[in-house]
Amino acid sequence: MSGRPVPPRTRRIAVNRLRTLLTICAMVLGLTALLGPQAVAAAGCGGGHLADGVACTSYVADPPHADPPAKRTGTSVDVNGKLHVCGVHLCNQYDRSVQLRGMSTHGIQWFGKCYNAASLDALAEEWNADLLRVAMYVQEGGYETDPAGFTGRVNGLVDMAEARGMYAMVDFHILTPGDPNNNLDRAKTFFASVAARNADKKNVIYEIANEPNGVGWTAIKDYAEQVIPVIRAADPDAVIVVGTRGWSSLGTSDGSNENEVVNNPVRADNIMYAFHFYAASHKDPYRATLSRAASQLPLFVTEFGTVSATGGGAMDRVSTTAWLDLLDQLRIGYANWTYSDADESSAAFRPGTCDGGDYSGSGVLTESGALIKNRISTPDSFPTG
Ligand code: IDC
Repeated sequence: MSGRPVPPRTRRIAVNRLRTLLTICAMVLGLTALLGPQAVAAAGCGGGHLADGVACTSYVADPPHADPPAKRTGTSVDVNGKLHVCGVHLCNQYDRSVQLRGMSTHGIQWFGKCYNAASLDALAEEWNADLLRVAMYVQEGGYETDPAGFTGRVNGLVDMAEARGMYAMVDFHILTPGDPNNNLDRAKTFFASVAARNADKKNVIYEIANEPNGVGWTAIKDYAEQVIPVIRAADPDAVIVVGTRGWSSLGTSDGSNENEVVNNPVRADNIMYAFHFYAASHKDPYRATLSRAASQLPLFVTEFGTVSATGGGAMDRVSTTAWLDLLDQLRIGYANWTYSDADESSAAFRPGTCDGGDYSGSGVLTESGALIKNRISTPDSFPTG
């Protein structure tokens, strides 16, 4: 080796720099060993049903994702954090669009036994779900019979989802009667309490009216514009989903369409609109509505079934697959009806499952449960956009 002698101070600085560099390298190597390469590559950005391993400094359309999508490394809430609506998408804390995939409970007044540590562990860890929708019926033996009790049960499930890194969608499950204004006072009381109690959490999404039916859009919008401020007063920045006309079909089931919403949207920020379908009953005309609406309105499929709109009948694999491919492509989040062992083909578990303690593996699943678990647990096939 030749060259000028290096003065001691410069040598000391160089040695220190080298030492710092080595320390950083060791830290990265250690982290990689501990968390896996995806976690480090994606630091604070990959995961969930977000394409992994891509830089996440700004919200721009990504080039096609070259690497095969990897399995998620953090929980969905760890990775995505507080959500917000960005354009027509749901975005995470890094302003990246995120598609949440998960399951809806059945009515918690009937199937409370299905929601426990073991079943929610399976949902979070085996199903890799981002989301638990908590279906709190208002009638049919639900909230109206015991407001404090049902509020407590919803809060308990919000906590259990949070502990497992899943989002919780609080569903005010109106169905009969179909005009949400019949339950306006109850909705205000319920949401004031739940929003105040959960305001500091990152994992709560509010769905203020499951399926308005027999009622026009203007009345639904009026309801929304009264309930949303109640939630905002307690929790200013949570995402809120508004049900739509015709059992949340954007009017399609009533012979209308998305234009009634596009032309007369709810006056509030950070909201999305619900769209529901049952694959054996709702096919191309409904897919056409969703496809048109998706470029104009932020949409969330807060409930869908693989079967007929009765919740029973044969599973329609072809239609379900067409729907889920469309939702993946459009990056629209969804929750499947139901994570329960109800004796109906929409249920994911075989009857009797919730009487035991085992929710894992394929032996406990129905045909619908097997299909949906497979879809939910499979990482993104479409890049983040
Ligand atoms: C169904 C349940 C069924 C229950 C019925 C009445 O699967 O066990 O007896 O409600 O409460 C919806 C509703 C949802 C329905 C589901 C299937 O949001 O409450 O659940 N469905 O009929 N909209 C379209 C279909």
